[in-house]
Amino acid sequence: MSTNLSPGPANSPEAAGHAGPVPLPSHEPAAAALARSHEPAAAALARSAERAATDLLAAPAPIGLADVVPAPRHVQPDPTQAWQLPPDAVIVASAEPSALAAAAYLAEQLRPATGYPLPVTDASTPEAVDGIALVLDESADLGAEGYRLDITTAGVRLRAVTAAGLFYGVQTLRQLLPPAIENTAPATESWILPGGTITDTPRFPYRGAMLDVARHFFAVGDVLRVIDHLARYKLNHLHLHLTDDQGWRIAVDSWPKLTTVSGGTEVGDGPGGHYTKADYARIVAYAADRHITVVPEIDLPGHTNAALVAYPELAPGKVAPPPYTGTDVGFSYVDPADQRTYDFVADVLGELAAITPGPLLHIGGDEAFKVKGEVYTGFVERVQRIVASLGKTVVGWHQLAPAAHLDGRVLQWWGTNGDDPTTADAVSRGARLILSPGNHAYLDMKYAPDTPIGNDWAGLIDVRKAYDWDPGAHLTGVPEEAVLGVEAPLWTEWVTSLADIELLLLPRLPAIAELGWSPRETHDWAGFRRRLAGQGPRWATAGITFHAAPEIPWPAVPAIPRQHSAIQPDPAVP
Ligand code: TNX
Repeated sequence: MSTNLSPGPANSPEAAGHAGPVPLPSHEPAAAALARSHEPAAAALARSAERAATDLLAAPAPIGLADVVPAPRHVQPDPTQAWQLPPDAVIVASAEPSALAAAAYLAEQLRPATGYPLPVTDASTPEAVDGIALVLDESADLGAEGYRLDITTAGVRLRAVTAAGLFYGVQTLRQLLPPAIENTAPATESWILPGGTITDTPRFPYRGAMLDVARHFFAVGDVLRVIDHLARYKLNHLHLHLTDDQGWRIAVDSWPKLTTVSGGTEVGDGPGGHYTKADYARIVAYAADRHITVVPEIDLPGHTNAALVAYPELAPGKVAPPPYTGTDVGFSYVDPADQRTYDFVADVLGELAAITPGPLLHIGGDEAFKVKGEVYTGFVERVQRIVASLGKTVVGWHQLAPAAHLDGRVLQWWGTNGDDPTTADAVSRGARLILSPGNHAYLDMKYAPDTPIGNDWAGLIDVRKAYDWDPGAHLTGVPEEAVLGVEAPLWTEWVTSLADIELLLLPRLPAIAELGWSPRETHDWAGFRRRLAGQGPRWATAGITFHAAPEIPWPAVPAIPRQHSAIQPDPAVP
């Protein structure tokens, strides 16, 4: 993927008229752009040229009520009921603060591109009269995260039992407006919404992504922007891989050298970095405002070289190892035979639990190749008990499986072969599973041999590979009821910038999000690829980098902007 392909979809509705800062659209044929970016083989080039010709001839289709990612459970279009957002529209919400917060978020999303004031008011019974009504309704049969969206010629009515449901309905609403809604300045556009009703509830309660901030450190603003990407696709968990051999990223007051020493390295020659507790609180609060729970991970007993550099008393030989900035795994471990190790673990997890409102603490457990058999399971069992004593639920990579079961325990499965009797056995003893199969959900894998960054040990993962599996039936002997959900991990050995993150995240993150949210009956590659294509102009307009995957029929030459405007610090959030 080369840098700076021309931005702006050539035939998208907003290309002609927006007045915002988005650069002029490209009229470069898709095949030419692909040739510059990928230099594909002649056959691939011919295929893409043919596809591009078809795409360019096709008029931009109006957005349909079903053109949403992830696919809603039930869609009932009514073409007679399309509604145009008027300049004087009002957003009216139930008087509860959480409903008003969802309304305020919606207004913030719509104001820049529409230029409309969109005042937010409250009412005991919000009505959709020439405006948008957000209604909290405890009696609705929509579950903890569902929503119902009615679009009629009178306006929009969004109903949910919870603020989370309203928030997901708002994400759907955003996608039903033209892509020009992503502009940061007023665009000339008719803000028409397709008429009809969507009734939507998620398949799984856990829908997540992981960001490895240990191999390379990413600033708070980058993490907030990733949270916004998760929110678009109704993901509700952000797993932060906070520690590894190459760096320690979270302040721990009782072990201060974890940040002053262990925080100062990363893969390669970079300076590393860490989050203060205030930084972490800011990430947690920004995520919570978007109904996303942060799951922090302290990887134990392996992946601990950075901690051992600062505190050699934790190392098996009591000698500090040199800092490690390569990409190997499996060589380091904290001494499982020393009480000081457990004091360290209790202090670290205790301080982390105190600043983590979510119920889950992730203790890693992967690739501790030098801690074997009963020594390993004994260590894990002690750490599991520490987590439980802090009132949290333990999550760990599936290597934890042989250890004794503890109430509520969650295993994150990252294997590449769905036959895993040890994990299936742990499930039969009560463990629940998050599925992150390495060969489908690992967003650090390359898309194709020519992807400029990424790993390939689990194979190449193009968009179809990310999409075509069933979390409910992936592991032999594991029933769907034991599956909490899905997570897409992004390891960052080769990822050094926000643009790199976005290139690997998009467009595969929406594929994993759809597996987590949408009922299995909606699973359909042809339909998904068409709906996903509609996201390209939105990302391009918003200045979000993505991989112009050749298997997706993007409506025109998709932009691959490498520049981005970082989110500015918000002084209102601590
Ligand atoms: C395996 S998956 C790891 C990570 C690497 C990743 C690279 C897992 C739990 N451990 O340490 O970063 O592969 O794909």
